[in-house]
Amino acid sequence: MLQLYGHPFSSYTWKALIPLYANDTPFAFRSVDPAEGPENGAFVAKAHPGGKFPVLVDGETIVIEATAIVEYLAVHHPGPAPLVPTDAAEAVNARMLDRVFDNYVMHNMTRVVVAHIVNSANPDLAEIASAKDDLRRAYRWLEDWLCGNRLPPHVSLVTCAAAPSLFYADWVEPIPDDHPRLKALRAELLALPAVSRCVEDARPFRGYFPPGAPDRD
Ligand SMILES: N[C@@H](CCC(=O)N[C@@H](CS)C(=O)NCC(=O)O)C(=O)O
Repeated sequence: MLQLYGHPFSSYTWKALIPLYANDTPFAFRSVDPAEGPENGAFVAKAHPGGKFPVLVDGETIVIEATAIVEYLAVHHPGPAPLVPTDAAEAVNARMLDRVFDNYVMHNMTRVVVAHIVNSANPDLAEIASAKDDLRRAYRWLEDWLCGNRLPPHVSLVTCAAAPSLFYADWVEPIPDDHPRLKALRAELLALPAVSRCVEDARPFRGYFPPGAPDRD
């Protein structure tokens, strides 16, 4: 039985949960929430060089980094979801977008979150403004990209990267109204059963969101 270590509220954990749910792959979830005790967190601290989750365990094999987990599932536990396009050129495109969502959407959203964690009473406003500028730049790039290109069919590696990053990024810096394609993509992603399951399972933890969760979604 596969085991996935992570937290229901963690964006990168969603990235690994979405392909498991989409393919109905049996697995045991090992929550690192402190309420579950220290063992799962201690395992992650040892398994990942940065102590980060998700971490997937398949027998003797440990897979870290959410993108690698999606790729591993595509190879070793395939199902109906076309996680990585079989066409090599389309796969390159999917991997490029995966990097865009991680490095420019998830990363800049996380900068805002971290600024609130570092100093909740007095967060670094310059850092927050800079992260939001960079988020808006990523939104613009994605809106333009969506204007001339199509995403691979769901549920792909791109779905896994885009859904959690757009979900939380929109909380810290709403996607502007003049980005209709990106707004529609976020709504489309949240309507996917594998994604909405993550949203619902994370709902009890919304109070954890350091900048404050909006009353929507
Ligand atoms: N590059 C990692 C990032 C994972 C990551 O940042 N995970 C966060 C949760 S969303 C985490 O482990 N945070 C706890 C920590 O950094 O100690 C991946 O793609 O899996």
